Amino acid sequence: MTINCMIASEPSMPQSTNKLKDEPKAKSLVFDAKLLQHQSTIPQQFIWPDDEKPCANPPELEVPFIDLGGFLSGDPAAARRASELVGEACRKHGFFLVVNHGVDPSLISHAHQHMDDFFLQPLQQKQRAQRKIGEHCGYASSFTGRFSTKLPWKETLSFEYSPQSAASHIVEDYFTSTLGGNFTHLGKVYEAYCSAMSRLSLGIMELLGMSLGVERGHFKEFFEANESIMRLNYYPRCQRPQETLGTGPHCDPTSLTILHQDDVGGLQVHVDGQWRSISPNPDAFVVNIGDTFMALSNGRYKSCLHRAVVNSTSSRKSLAFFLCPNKDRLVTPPPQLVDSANPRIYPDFSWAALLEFTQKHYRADMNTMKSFANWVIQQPQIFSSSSCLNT
Ligand SMILES: O=C(O)CCC(=O)C(=O)O
Repeated sequence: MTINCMIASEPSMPQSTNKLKDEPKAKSLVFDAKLLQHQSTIPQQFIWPDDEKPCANPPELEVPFIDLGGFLSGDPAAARRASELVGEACRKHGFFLVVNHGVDPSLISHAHQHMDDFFLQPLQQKQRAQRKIGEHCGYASSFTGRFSTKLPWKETLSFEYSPQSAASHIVEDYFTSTLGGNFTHLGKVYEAYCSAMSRLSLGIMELLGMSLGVERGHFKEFFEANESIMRLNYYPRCQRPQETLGTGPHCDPTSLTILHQDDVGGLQVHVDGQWRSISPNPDAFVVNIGDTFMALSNGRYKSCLHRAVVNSTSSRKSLAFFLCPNKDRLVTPPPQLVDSANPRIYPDFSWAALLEFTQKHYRADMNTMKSFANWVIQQPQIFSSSSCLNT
């Protein structure tokens, strides 16, 4: 039996499982990259269990580059070919690389360079943008305030982006209001970068629609008023890289991620039971399916399990754009993807609810969507009876 249910955007706290409770906080621990990058021992909280530690020299994942040039210039045969390749990759592992994507290379290199303006500041300066517990935007130096084990060896700055006209300077305003007028130029660069990412992701949504056999415009329209998240990832050097992870294994709870990594390397994806590395390529964006799109595709496309490793010689940077639905939209697969042979896998939900779940009640991992779905169906008070259908 599958259930088609809608949940309210403000779910109550999950109660039943330990997995859903935050761990005690490592209050006294401060992740100051300037100091920690030189230390020959690292705090216990950053040491991962043996079975999750990074493996030495994982094999490279050979995946074809998907050329978007023809599709973006309106060639129907090129669009069909690109959509077939995208569909194949999403059924297999939920991960692909795109080239000739139309994004200005100088915008990408500025976006990388300007990360130093923020991350190379003293800790106290960065803390002006401190991310609060339960919120998804701001500066996080590891997750020392929220968790006490398996901490990631990284710093991040996250902020919201939406292409809607009312929010047209959302990124620039964020930088200026949080960090002051000296950071307005950074805000402009990341506003332009997010706008390019939003456009590119809507193009990829057309390919995903075609590949799934629904109207080409279906998912593009769904994400047109997206309320997305941009994250700047900064991985300091680490003298014990074999004991920790820059980003632990997880599937993104969001819909589609477009990542650009610098030339250091460190991204790994889990394919056929094995961690595989993804070599950096300055001309390519790494694209992966997230949990929300997996639900929109009624489970046909895989949310990609991935992680990032660190190293002792170079710091590493990556730019991650997480495409998210508008918070008011109901996440439900199109009718063409549901039938008796393919019954509903996940309940309907709002992105606002899943976002809150991952920020307040659950540490995103490879089981986020399953845990969220179980939690949703255990909460009778948040079902709307008119939208509950058994199929
Ligand atoms: O930096 C990377 O390569 C991966 C980043 C990532 O997985 C994330 O930000 O969620």
